[in-house]
Amino acid sequence: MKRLATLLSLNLILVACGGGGDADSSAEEPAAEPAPAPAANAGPSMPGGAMTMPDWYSYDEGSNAVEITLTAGQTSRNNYWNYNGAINGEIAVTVPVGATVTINMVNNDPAMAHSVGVSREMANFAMVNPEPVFPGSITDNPQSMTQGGLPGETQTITFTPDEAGDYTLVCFVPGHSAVGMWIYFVVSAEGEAGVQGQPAA
Ligand SMILES: [Cu+2]
Repeated sequence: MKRLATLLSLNLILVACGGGGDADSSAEEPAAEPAPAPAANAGPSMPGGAMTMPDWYSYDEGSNAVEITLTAGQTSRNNYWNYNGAINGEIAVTVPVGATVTINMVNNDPAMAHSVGVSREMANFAMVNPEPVFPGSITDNPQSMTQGGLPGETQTITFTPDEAGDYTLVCFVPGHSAVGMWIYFVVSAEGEAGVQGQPAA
């Protein structure tokens, strides 16, 4: 009699578990929300806040011309692999769509060649395609460690960004953008000009 009781209660437990499981899953399904999109490889978000006009950025409204000086290795931060001290999208440089944009890239790194150019890459900087987004928007020999922008040299590019949107300015020397040598570049349909964000202290 005791054995039968044990079997019966086991049976009840099994039924309860089975029933409970079904009830749980059917109760959860309607409430379940779609999982958020994975953020794998996503870069930091673009800096917002006040648009500033640092001394390395100038905009002439009359001629619709922007001139930007980016110093590669301005500080020793990130092994000199920074633009004006910024890495990893800490600053966003905005230019009006259709403006004539000149970027002077000064290489202040005591040891390494660097390059700069506009890229559509926004998330995965491990291997950035060195194709210019706009004609002329990338320095010569951008992947070369011996024929690009060498220490002490200045390279100048001039181009007209004719498509508004969010882009990046990256160094194409292998490995550099992967460890943070990139900043945001915004082509503004509203004609905005200036810089947002700042290098982390
Ligand atoms: Cu570099």
